[in-house]
Amino acid sequence: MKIVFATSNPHKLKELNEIVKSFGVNDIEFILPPESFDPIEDGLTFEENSLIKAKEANRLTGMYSLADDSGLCVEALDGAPGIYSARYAQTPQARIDKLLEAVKPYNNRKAKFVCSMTLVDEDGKTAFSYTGECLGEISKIQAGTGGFGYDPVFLVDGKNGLTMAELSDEEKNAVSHRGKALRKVLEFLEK
Ligand code: ITT
Repeated sequence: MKIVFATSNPHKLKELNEIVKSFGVNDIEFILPPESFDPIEDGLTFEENSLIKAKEANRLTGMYSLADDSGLCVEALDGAPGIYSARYAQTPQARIDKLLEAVKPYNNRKAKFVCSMTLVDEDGKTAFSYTGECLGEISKIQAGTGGFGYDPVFLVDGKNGLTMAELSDEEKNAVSHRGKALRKVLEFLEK
């Protein structure tokens, strides 16, 4: 079965394929949407935006489509950058710098990564959706080169002070928001 993965972010696609492989699923192939895929992400929640992306990929292809809307929510910042994580500043490094500066005044550095996945069927109707979370804290300095985005400043709960970017790909996928959401989607598809 071929499913469109409604994203323009190559890091998400890489992680998705790794997770699928680790799950031992061989009968599902994720393909990218056409180049014209450029959804207007004007939802107010991760769930709404993942539905917008999945529906747009379905509109362009008429195929089953899966979307991931994700981001980092920081408790002391009332959940920011949240759904605006990709647009928080111009470059990945500028986003990290801005985040560290914003969190500086607070003792509470609790944060979570959130990933909402929505699967729509050939008619564009929601077939399944699930939101995965990964709890942690914002570090004071960045460390590690793995993963992408905010991984170098996200200390993963239960990982002895390591940032997400210091975990191996397998370790990240085992605990990540994306790994949790995708495993539920795969369980649904296997049924
Ligand atoms: P698409 O909309 O095309 O899928 P995007 O990167 O714009 O790609 P989002 O709107 O869902 O996707 O924004 C997700 C942002 O949240 C992403 O660009 C990172 O800044 C951050 N993020 C999400 N998952 C992450 C992860 O596993 N590690 C680090 N940062 C992550």
